Parts: sequence; structure tokens; C-alpha cells
Amino acid sequence: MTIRFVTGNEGKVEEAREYLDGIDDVEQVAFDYTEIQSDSLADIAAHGAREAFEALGGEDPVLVDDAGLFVDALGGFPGPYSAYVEDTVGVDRLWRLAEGEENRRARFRTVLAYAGSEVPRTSKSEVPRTSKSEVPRTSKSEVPRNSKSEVPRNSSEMEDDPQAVGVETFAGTVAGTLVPPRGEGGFGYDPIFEYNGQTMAEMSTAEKNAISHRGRALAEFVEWYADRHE
Ligand code: ITT
Ligand code: NA
Repeated sequence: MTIRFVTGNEGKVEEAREYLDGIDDVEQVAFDYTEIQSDSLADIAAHGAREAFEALGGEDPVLVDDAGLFVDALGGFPGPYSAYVEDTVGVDRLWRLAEGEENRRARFRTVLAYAGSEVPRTSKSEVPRTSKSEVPRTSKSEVPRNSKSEVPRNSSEMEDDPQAVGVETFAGTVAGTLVPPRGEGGFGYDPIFEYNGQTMAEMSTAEKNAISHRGRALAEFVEWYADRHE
């Protein structure tokens, strides 16, 4: 089977391909799904994956990744608005905003949403699976929860809706420190995010996957997926 990764971001695809090497093929698919307004990455990703799977048709499952950088001293900003802030303010100026703060801790979070016909439609998928190794933090903006904007489907609604597809979500987080930009690899905010002495832009894809939010979410995904696709 081929997993259709619906994203405009090649960096995400490269990381998923490297991680899923030998498990499944990953194809990048351009489809502009609706990014619902929510402070929950899980809701945004789950909604996007469901919409993309239904709109694209076909059998192959769909993966959507919604990510963000959450800066502790800035109350979790830019969080779900990270892509918009990267495009408007830019990575260097976000660093300068953090530079003025004593606390430069930040974390990356991602939620992978997988939509496929084999996922039970009654799956309680809006609460992402998270690895046990990940210590949950209590920053309000990070705790995935159902927002009012996405009404969870109830089973009677789904019985009436043959088009409904099951969605399963997988979350990953990594905590680090913001630093002046260093490194040529990775993408997005990687040059200003330091983990264990290296920025993520100074790491190879494999090194980044070993510690990153996306790598952790992919690990959760693989654990779940491997059971179903021997
Ligand atoms: P798609 O929505 O098309 O998948 P995107 O780049 O817009 O691609 P997001 O909506 O998830 O992705 O935006 C997340 C923002 O955070 C965006 O600015 C990314 O560059 C950045 N980002 C996401 N993952 C990252 C990572 O692993 N390292 C550094 N920055 C990352
Ligand atoms: Na996006």
C-alpha cells in the first residue's frame, strides 16, 4: 500500500519517508484541505485527513501532519499559527522575540492524522495516542482536546453516513531551547530550536527523527500500523 501524505511541506515528507522506509511507500499529495480554526492540532489534523480522504477518493490511506512551535515565555505562541507566523514574521524575528525573555524553553508538537477505510469509524480518534516516554506538560495550548468547532461524530450519525471514514491520531512533542539560528538542514524553525547542544537544522534527518516531535508521532503511528499491516 502507498500512504498518501497530504502536505505542501517536503521536509515533513522526507522525514516520514526515512522513518517508514521498509514499512510502506510515502507519496506526497497536494490537496488544500480546510484548516479549521482551532487551538487543537489534533482537531485540525483529523478534520483535514477526513476531508482529504473523502475528496481524493481511492483506497490508499491518507496522512496529514499539523505541527507548531510553542514558546513557553510567549504563552505558547505561535502554536497553531506557526505557519502563518513563519510566513509573516519569519524565523529570525521570532528568535529575537524570544531573545528578550529569560525563559527560552519551547516545544515542538505535531499530530499525525491517518484516515483509511480500515480504521473503525467508531474509533475514539480525536484524542491522540502519545508515547509513554513523553512527559505531559500542562501548558494549556498543548493539551489536545475536542474543540467546540469539531463536533465528535456519534455512532448513529455515522451509521447514516456511508462516506464517513475512520481517523486515528498520533501526537509527538519535544522540548528544547531557542537559540540564534544555526545549521543548514531541516526546515521551518529548526535553526533556532536546540536539543542537547545541537539545533535541529544541524542534525541529519535520522538524528532529528530519533528525538523530534514528528519522529515520536511516527513511532506511535508505526506501532499501531504494523499490527494491522503485517
Ligand atoms: P502543511 O500544512 O502543508 O503540511 P506547513 O508547513 O504549512 O505544511 P503546518 O501547518 O503544520 O505545516 O505548520 C507548521 C509550522 O511549523 C510551519 O511554519 C513549519 O515550517 C513549522 N514546522 C513544522 N514542523 C517543523 C519541524 O519539524 N521543524 C521546524 N519547523 C517545523
Ligand atoms: Na499548513
